[in-house]
Amino acid sequence: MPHPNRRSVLAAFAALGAASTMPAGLAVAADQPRRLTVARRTLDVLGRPASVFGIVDDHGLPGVVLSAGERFAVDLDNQASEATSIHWHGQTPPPQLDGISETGYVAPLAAAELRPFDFAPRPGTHWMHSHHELQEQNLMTAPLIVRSNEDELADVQDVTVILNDFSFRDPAQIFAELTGGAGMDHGSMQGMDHSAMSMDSMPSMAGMDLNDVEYDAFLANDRTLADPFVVTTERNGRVRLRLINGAASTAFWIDLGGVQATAVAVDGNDITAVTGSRFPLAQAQRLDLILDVPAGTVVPVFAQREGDRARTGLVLAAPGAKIGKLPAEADAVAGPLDMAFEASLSAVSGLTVKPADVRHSVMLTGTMAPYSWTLDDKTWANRRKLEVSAGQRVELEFMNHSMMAHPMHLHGHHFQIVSINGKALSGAMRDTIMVPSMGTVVVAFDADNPGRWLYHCHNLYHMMTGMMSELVYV
Ligand SMILES: [Cu+2]
Repeated sequence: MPHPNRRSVLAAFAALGAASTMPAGLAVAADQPRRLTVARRTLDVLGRPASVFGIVDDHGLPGVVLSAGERFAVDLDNQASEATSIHWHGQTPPPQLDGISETGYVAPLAAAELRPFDFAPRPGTHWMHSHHELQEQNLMTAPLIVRSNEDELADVQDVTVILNDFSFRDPAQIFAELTGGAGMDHGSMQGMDHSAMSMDSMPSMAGMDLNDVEYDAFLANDRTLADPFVVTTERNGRVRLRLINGAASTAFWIDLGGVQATAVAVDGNDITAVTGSRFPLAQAQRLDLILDVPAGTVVPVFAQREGDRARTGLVLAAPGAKIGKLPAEADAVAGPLDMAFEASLSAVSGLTVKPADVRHSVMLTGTMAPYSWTLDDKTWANRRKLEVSAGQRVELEFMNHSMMAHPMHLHGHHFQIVSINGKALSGAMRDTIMVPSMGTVVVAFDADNPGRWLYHCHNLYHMMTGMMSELVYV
């Protein structure tokens, strides 16, 4: 029997998919804060109930969709019955409003605490997620869409998709299994089989480590391919797909099965249009695709885990088109994410051309066994802070000395990719860049938002073992 909570969340995502067609009168007045509530909910996954988190507004819609020109004015209400911090990923407010507690500006939100946030948002496809303990793994994630003036004028149907990896196991138990800590036996669900994969059986390609965690399912807007999220196209069938990788530790290939789409933005930043049918999407990254769904046709949008056949996805369907069964496993194992797409990108509005004032190198270090991930061989407790000065053009060189790729995220800034494996480019503006195994990526940004700012790997379990440090300036 469908669970009522699940039905309401599905309805919520359906409404999100139709957000662009909402009459303007429904938009919240700019001076009236929206309330976002963090709470537990029950989600049906493959026929079993799971206790997960959600972040919803007063209508039960996940996350926030702002109209062009609207402020990010949000009262965050913590009804999760435990402390939390919600980070506005992709936004660049002052550090006190970044939604994290690690740098000491603010404490986590206590249970039942309500905290206001108010800043001018950055347009584009962004998201929000817990930056507290392992809550992100339990789906404390949601879209944060800020529409631009161009979006408001375009005759395009907005469809937002957030991808997640899902396990019936307690995230603390997953973490303990990875790190060899004592297993936890109290937090697991429904008497599931809790066997973890041994390190020997972890998927590995060409000496690279790909997936740390065995999951029970991969979700697109809370659903698996057994019962996928279906969007019926409108008007001329043109769709802007706003894809968000909200997974805790999974990188996906977005695969349109040969249908051509145009990539127009990454991490909320416009890029020179790139056409394709298959696109990499690392943890925390976003990708905006424009595609046409001809009358009478169906376009499945798959997200396949790298190094695996497992996939999730959604369906774009023209009115009346017949939707067939979509297997949850692809015919072939997907290879590891690579840098070919990244190397093909260029920013529409990149940094001004000027030499860097300062350059810092950061080594990405660590191993699967023992399971320990670090920056410059140091954990968060012993971190080497990067110091810069306000107004400087800063280059950050990420040198990956490990056998695994790491999606590196810098808070409070967007940076431009200026070199991949020694080859200079004027690449995309982003807030999260995948640094390939044994590879080097250089990013550049202007130090225009003074404060203490986290930078870290966006694989949750890597971050939690110590792959995080901070950038500091006044
Ligand atoms: Cu990592």
